[in-house]
Amino acid sequence: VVDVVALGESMVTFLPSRPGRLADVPSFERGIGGAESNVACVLAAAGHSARWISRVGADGFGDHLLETIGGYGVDVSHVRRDPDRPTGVYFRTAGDRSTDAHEVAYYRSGSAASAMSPAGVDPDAVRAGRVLHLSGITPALSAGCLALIRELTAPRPARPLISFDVNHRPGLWSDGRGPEILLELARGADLVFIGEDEAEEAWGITGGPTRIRSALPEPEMLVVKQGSRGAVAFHDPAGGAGTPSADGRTRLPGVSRPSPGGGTPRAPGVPPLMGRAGDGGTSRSWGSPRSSAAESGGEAESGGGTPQAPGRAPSPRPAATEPALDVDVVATTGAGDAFAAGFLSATLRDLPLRDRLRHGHLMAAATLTAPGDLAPPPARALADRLAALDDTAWG
Ligand code: KDG
Repeated sequence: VVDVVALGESMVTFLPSRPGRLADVPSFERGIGGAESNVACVLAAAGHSARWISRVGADGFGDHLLETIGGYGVDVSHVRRDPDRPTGVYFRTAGDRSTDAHEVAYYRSGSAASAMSPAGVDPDAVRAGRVLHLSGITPALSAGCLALIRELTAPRPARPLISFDVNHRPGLWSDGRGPEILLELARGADLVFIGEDEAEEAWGITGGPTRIRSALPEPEMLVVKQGSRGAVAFHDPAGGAGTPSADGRTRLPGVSRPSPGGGTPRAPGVPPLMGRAGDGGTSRSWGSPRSSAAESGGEAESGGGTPQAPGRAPSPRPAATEPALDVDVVATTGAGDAFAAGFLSATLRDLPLRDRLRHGHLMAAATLTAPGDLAPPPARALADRLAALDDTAWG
């Protein structure tokens, strides 16, 4: 069993040789990009087994992606080559340090990866991981990609843990359906990552992480990233978007719940989203206040395709909040992926929730201080030592 399978488009990236408008940059350096393969690369570099599933052209850029991502130790044997469509590429500018406003020019329309569909991927290879990591970029690429992500996030027995990074890319949603589809898909995942800014941009939610959680109560774990300020995690052992059980409550398949009745038996290999080691089983660190309707297995707080206007239900309380590390940012691209990889790595190791957020911040910090999408993460022993610092020493 592979620890993590990540599925999505990767591209050859062209990084500018100097700051300035796209129109003025004279030359670019080749790198690689792709939210999901970034997660796989960081996880592999951190000592986990990872597989990346995608489609690339039968061209030199496809070779480069396979060689580079494979070079991180990621299993690329299930990536298909498409003789008729090219590998996607994109160019970006260095951006403005204070606002991170950079220009991005994608050349990915009609790419090999956009031809992914339910029929074009091997379901056993996709579901072979303890965790399946997906993002909101893939469903924007084509109708086939959307159908594939819908199928992979649909409830089914013994599915892997579905990790979903919302990754709202407005430029890719030409029909304006992004917000509605991203909400639908996030609701079907077990673990969701979202930026506070993305929630505002996509769904108009302002007012902070608890408002976002109120609008998105379904995932068992929701991690709201607040950029340089930090991240907030919400966990609800009674939540989860898995297969509905006989008593009408939705449960994460295969993950035991600390319910009075003893919970559902865990399927082998699926990592628990509630911590054991170091969490002490206290309801303080893993408290999961939700609406009484949700607690009793009744209707979810929001329905339809639009987030419910916050305010009807009691405010959810974060299970953990951790400040980010203070670093000199070189480029933010890839930092969200590194954060997800750090959080997943610590989840696979069943570390306490506080440490999962800290491992996310540590891996994000490595990427933030490098120009490309990827940077070597800190060695595990060092990351563990840093994540175990006192609250006063952290950050
Ligand atoms: O998270 C980084 C990605 O956004 C970048 O590598 C490019 O995957 C990419 C995308 O589609 O925007």
